[in-house]
Amino acid sequence: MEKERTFIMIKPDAVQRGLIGQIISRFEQKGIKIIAMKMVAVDRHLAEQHYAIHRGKPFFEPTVQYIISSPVIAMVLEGINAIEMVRGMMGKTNPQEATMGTIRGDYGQLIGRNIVHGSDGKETAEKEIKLWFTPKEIAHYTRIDEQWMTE
Ligand code: IDP
Ligand code: MG
Repeated sequence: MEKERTFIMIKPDAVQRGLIGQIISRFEQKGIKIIAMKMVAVDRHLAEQHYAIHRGKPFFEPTVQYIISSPVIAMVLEGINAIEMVRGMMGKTNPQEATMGTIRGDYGQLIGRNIVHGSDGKETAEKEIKLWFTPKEIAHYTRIDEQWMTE
């Protein structure tokens, strides 16, 4: 399996509910490396670009409203098979269907307030990282535990 980069957003409801630390901790404890992170007061243009694939769907406008309603935490995470692994850690889109032990399963109740976003594939990840971060905002470093995270 390959080392991958993925884009994660801690959504407004999770920021407002004081869950930033707990969510970041899960990724840290899994051994996934944080290579970029910032708080963003998202504007409509960015929200619409981010959810462009859903334009025309009934939940597009409510989702844009949700994402611009309060700041988010944007992150780039790096790790082996990170895209699929993080999606697994997040759980299903609807928190009512997400398995307990996943982020959405443990913290969410509503599909329209589902705590986190994570890229759903390689192309999406690349696009989203470019949309949210400049190359200068992405850190290059080795975590001291990396030698214990290889085989
Ligand atoms: P994902 O976030 O698990 O990839 P998508 O289907 O890509 O799910 O939908 C993007 C986001 O749009 C969801 O995370 C959620 O915030 C919102 N959304 C999707 N479907 C619905 C819905 O049926 N009602 C309300 N919001 C929805
Ligand atoms: Mg999606």
